[in-house]
Amino acid sequence: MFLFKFLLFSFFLCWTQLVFSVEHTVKGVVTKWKPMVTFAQPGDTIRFVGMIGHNTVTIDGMIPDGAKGWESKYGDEGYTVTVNEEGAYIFKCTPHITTGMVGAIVVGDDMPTNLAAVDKSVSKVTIGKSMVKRTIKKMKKAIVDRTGG
Ligand SMILES: [Cu+2]
Repeated sequence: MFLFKFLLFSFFLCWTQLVFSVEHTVKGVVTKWKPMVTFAQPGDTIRFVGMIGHNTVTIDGMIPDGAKGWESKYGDEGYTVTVNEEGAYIFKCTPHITTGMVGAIVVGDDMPTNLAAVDKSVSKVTIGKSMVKRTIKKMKKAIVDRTGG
């Protein structure tokens, strides 16, 4: 009986994960990501489309603690990542970072706990620093707008 309950419970957990995880689409449009900021929940997936001539790569130090970064190949249409850790993820397209192809994914409802780490890592960005700063600024604004201050 215990085993049965355990299996049933496990099944229910898997089922809720499947039912409630959401897929978000981030599209490469000319040399920008649209939307620039995406809000998601742990377990959601992010699907990258419009990838001709683009790649998607997380920026060093700009993902939550315990999260795995990603790096797609160029033109990898439909490249998908699952975001399991709460916090902010900043990603770029390598050749278009200087024209502003930098995006953010905010996972969870709380203020990301890695914002200080993200800010600190800006100093390590050698190419396209102003564009990375701009995206972080817009992300913070979007977070404030979402929570109503
Ligand atoms: Cu690009």
